[in-house]
Amino acid sequence: MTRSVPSQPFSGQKPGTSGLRKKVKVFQQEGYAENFVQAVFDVVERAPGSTLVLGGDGRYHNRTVIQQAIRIAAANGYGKVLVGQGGILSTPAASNVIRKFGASGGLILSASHNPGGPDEDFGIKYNIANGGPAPEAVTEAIYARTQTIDRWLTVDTPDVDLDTPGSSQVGDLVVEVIDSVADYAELMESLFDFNAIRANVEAGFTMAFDAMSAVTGPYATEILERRLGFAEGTVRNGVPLEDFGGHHPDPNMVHAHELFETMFGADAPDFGAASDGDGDRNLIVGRNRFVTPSDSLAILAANAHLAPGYAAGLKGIARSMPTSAAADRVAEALGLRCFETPTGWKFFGNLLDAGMATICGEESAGTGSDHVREKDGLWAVLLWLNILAVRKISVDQLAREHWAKFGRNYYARHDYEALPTEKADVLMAELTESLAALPGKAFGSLEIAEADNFSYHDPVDGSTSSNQGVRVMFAGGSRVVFRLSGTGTEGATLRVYLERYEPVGGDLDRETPDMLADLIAAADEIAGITRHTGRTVPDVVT
Ligand code: VG1
Ligand code: CO
Repeated sequence: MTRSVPSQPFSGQKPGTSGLRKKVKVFQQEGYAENFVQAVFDVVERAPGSTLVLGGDGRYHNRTVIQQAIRIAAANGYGKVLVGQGGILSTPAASNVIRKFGASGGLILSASHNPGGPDEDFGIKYNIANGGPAPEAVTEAIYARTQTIDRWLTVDTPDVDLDTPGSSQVGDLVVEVIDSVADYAELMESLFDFNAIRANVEAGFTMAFDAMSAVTGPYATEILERRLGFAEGTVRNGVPLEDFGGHHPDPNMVHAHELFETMFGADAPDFGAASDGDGDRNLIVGRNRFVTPSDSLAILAANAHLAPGYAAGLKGIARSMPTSAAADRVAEALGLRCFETPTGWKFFGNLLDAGMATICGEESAGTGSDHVREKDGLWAVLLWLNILAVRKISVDQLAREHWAKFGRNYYARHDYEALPTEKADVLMAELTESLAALPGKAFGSLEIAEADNFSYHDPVDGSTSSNQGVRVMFAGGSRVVFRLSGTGTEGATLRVYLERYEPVGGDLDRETPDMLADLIAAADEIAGITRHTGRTVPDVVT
């Protein structure tokens, strides 16, 4: 019954930040998605009869690729596929299902925070048996396979009904449609004090959650409104749409501006939050107080012991290199190790598996812990809610209290999007060449102490990942980082990360743009952004 379809090597994707991400039109080409899925199955570790987890963020083309993947899995000797109802699984929920049911891995169909729809983006990520993104060695093997592949295997069967929970058979493969939310909600109940949060809600604590018409709608509605008692309507844009209502499901000040307007307006609720396309990111905003993701990581790490799941304390903290050093100061105060990893969640997997870190985070609004092996948007929201319910103070008060104790890392990221790839490459090459000459140079009151191109040595498996972004460190703890995005689908995106540290007793209550003005000017001089790209202002500031 298995059919082998001849095919040719294709333009896979050099291992980027996460999986294969292209325009929907590319995925719609004859055999394209099939080739990639087959390349994955050809190289990943799996025993005969293994279980595969399958689900996505519900974007346009999700159901099509799910049906393709089911047939290819059946033809490749998988024993079981666990698929989220309606094809829906958030990235953290998929990570949990992989771990809970001992699957050999999973395919998560998402282009995360990129827009969806027939002319927009689609993506496929492979996660390994620990529930986390495939490490570089695996993504490299997958890429190599896409360059030699000459056939994919399938079975000829009708589409599986994805909307009715229960089991069906495709060849020798059992396909089980599972509730998308139940296992995840149960895990959250095991980590957090739902009674304390519920009591706080009964006492009048209010929130707004923007699901951005993406995957977290059903999860947030079940957990926040049904289990925690927040008022109906707390979850906004709660129905996953194939095109996310035409928006970018990216929870930042630009794309979630309605939430910001609510939180900075009259009658703002106590707490505001949003998540992205696939549910792994989080935005935290209090009444009149935006919390940078880097600060959120630090504040969560400092207070996590207030939640039952972390009452025994943390084993360590890890952050991606461009994330601010706010978390490092918490680690120091708690006597914990702090790890600095390259951008992308896959670099946290080994540390979490080895019990060297409990909480991890990225400046791009990703925070998570060892409960799964992905960043987890709703998890971060619930940890905040748990902490606020115990401390009974506002987001603004908690942030100020934190800065008074640890100092404040003013932070912003400037993105220059859709640059001609060649120009972006020349900019990075020239910058890298100039590194040795930078230390000692001064820009106003800023003096460069060190500059390097970040390399990471994984303390668990000994592997090295180099060329992970340029760091320019100034005396006193301020910093500028430059790197090219690995997730874009149009040209190149230059990310410039700006961080200024103000110690305890310093200027802790100023506006971020004022505090970063000197650094912004220095960044342009150091990298020649305008000279190379013609751009004078970034496209997105977060
Ligand atoms: C971006 C973020 C990075 C994040 C990645 C995937 O990568 O900067 O921190 O891990 O997206 O997030 P890049 O290479 O474009 O900077 V998601 O929400 O797509 O899983
Ligand atoms: Co995401």
